[in-house]
Amino acid sequence: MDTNKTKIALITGVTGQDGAYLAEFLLKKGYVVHGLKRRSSLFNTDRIDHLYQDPHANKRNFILHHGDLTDSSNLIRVIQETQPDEIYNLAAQSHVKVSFDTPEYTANADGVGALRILDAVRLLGLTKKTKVYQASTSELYGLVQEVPQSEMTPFYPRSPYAVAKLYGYWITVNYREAYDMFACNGILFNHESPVRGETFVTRKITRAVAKIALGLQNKLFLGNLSAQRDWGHAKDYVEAMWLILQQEQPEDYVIATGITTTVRDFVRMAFAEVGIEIEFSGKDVMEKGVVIDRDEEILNRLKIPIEHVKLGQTVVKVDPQYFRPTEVDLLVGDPTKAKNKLGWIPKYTLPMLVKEMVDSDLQLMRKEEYLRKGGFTILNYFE
Ligand code: NDP
Ligand code: GDR
Repeated sequence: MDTNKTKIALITGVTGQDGAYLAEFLLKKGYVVHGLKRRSSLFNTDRIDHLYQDPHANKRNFILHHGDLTDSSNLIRVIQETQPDEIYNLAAQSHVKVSFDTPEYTANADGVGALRILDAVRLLGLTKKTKVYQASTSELYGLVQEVPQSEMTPFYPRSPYAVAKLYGYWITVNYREAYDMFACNGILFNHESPVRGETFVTRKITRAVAKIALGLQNKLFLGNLSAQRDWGHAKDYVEAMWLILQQEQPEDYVIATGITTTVRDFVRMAFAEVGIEIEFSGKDVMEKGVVIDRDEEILNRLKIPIEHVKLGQTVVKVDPQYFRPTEVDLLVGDPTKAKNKLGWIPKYTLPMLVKEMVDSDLQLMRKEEYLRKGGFTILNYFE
């Protein structure tokens, strides 16, 4: 094989958090990157707009295609047209709580969607050319069987999302064994970033912290504060996806930091970034987070008026609508295999991640504050 040939990648879910980081990463490595995006009634390319290239340009290395994981003929056509060396199947209905409301759709997109990709590669006779990465998840571990969780830990999924991803995991293993395909699962633990979807807990927290500090919001309502997650940075995790496909042998890998933290502690850390110290009291739905101290040096440095947050003010409350019918209480991954075989070492720590997310949301919310102060309001075309 000519190793100098420009590599071609196809990323499904390119408009999502990981898709955007991965596209940037692969473009820097010299790949031609094709991305599959869904048609939507509003623009949905915010996260990749900085990579956009004019379709009229002569030579492009970042090309978007409309598509959907529930549409086999579309997937077959896009794969045939692009002839990728590597497919990263990142597209999914990725919200665990939402999967309880849309279980059938989630099964179709997240479970059968993985099959559609693998089978398209097989039907097109590309099994020797095209490597496939499947976005598997720590949600597969679900109800705790052992900690830390490794490639050998039994699965016990606890949501329609996790059950759909279980199918995606095993169909990837099956196609690897049945058709000798280079198909791998990355079992990735939670990873976040400033462009994390706004309804996942970390981003919901950092956005609210920024809004509360700037006086644009009073309270943050959350669900289960005792859940423990192994949180890393998406930038580190997309590098692991790529490394998994560069190995001699196709294998599955756990990608995690090995450190777990409660949602409650993540909230404390995020408020501390803006100089607000909070203490939790009460239990279950009575639990609340109250301001007990303020660091004036930090507030001054960030130009946050001290009167925005009062001592004794309740800034966090529990709302049972965010509880899940079945919860995953504790996730902590064992990344030993990834470290030894892939040489993968994450560069970000949790404090670095929290700081980056809070800083970014402060900047975003200052824009909103500025517009509000300037008298600009959202235009209403419907009155
Ligand atoms: P996001 O929710 O940010 O992105 C999901 C992407 O999939 C979006 O581009 C979305 O499009 C697209 N998508 C959703 N449904 C379909 C469909 N039916 N057909 C085509 N595209 C679709 O997720 P992340 O980037 O965080 O995660 C990427 C993948 O990794 C997902 O499969 C997720 O389940 C998995 N994962 C994520 C982890 C994490 O902590 N982030 C951990 C482990 C696994 P649109 O923008 O239009 O909504
Ligand atoms: P998760 O992420 O379910 O782990 O799935 P999420 O951030 O949604 O929840 C993490 C934990 O926080 C608790 N929680 C809340 N969650 C949300 N979203 N909103 C709240 O208000 C809230 N309050 C408490 C949850 O109960 C949970 O325990 C993510 C997704 O990216 C999946 O696609 C991916 O597979 C897994 O991570 C690994």
